[in-house]
Amino acid sequence: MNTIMNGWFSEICPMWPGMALSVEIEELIYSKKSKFQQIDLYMTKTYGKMLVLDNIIQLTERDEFAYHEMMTHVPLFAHPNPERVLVVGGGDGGILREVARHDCVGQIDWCEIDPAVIEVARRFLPTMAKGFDDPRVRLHMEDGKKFVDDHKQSYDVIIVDSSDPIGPGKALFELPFYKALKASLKQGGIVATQGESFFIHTECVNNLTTITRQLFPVQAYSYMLVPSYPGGHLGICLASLGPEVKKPARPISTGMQQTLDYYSPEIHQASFVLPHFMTKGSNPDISPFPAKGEPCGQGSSVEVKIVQSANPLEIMALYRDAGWWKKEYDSDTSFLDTLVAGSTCFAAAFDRGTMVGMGRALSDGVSDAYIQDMVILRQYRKQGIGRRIIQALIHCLTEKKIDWIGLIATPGNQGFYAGMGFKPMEGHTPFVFKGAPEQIDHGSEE
Ligand code: SPD
Repeated sequence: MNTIMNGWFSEICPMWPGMALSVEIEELIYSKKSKFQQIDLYMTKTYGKMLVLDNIIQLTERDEFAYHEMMTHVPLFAHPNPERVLVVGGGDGGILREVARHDCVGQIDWCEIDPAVIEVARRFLPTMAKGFDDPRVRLHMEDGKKFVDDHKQSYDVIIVDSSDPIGPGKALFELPFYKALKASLKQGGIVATQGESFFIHTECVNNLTTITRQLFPVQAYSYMLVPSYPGGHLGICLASLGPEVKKPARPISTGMQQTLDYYSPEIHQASFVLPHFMTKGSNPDISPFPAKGEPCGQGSSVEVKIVQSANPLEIMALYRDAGWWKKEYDSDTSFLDTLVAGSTCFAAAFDRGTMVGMGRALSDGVSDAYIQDMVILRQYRKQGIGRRIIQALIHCLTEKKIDWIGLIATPGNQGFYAGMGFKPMEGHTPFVFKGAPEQIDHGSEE
């Protein structure tokens, strides 16, 4: 989730609890909720344009080359003759741009589920979208897992340019997907997937490594430096059905080398050299930190509780996620400081200490109460968290002997509330004030 305060975007996420990267922004260039995610494009003060999906930074113009060059050229140069390549995800086009630099590649299948991301790159990120019209590219707009399942023994190299394993992206970090990737490779094929941070996502990295070692004869972990990703770096999980991946199998031409800014044969090899803490355990390629909790993505145990105070920045992030944030709030955010104290009961859901959902009840403290401002971060919906927030609020109110509890069910949520014991109020209609009428009608008053 993100917060924007005093012109700074802060990337707050349970996947990196207790820390947040902040980037100073100049303006929001584009914002849209697609069928799959919230897409925002900002102009930043010092990192050029910044693409944010579901409030997580995906790229900035200033440093994207590091990620895209390494994710692409490490597996492609490790393969002696990559002819057919599959890119899963990467709607912004960065990986495609890099794959297209390889003349030996004759066909590039590109499977991206969200056309809206492609559209943003085409309209606003011309340096990313360079490969879109390459005649070797075939675009398939569908679910990556399904596409891979349907294409057996088809590719020399598969690159999975995914977002983080939170919400729907989680499946791309799990065993069934890796089995499908393996089955989709041709003999001697190589797969490279977004491998998160070895400092921050140790369990996730351990899990990816365990999966790939179990399935593939060759497995290794590499990383690159990217200032705008949490921890300033990101890993690549590599697995191969034959070729060694730690060294380039082909030379790079002088012409191509001149077009690149991060990748070189030297850094290809160097990127597999990991800090000592990563190699002193039993697994020579990965961290010895003991795996704990969920291997990738959100924790299985989101905690819901009644709170007496909450971080205003986190409430702001929830409001933004719900689409309730108004531009005029930017200049005065002080109402956030008193939101919890001003509620009779305030319930919050936390994943590893980060607030991922909330709901509150307002009451006169004696007779009745109204539940409002229910919001769950998009990635955490459909997990029963809303139900638990409502239950916590009902419990809190009944403890205070308030047993008339009302709420307004937004469209599509009637069934949800009906299942929790709420019933439509026969003969009552919710009203909202739309401005004083010119002539006052003194009809019947309550
Ligand atoms: N924590 C962010 C990781 C983002 C990885 N994917 C980036 C997509 C850029 N094409």
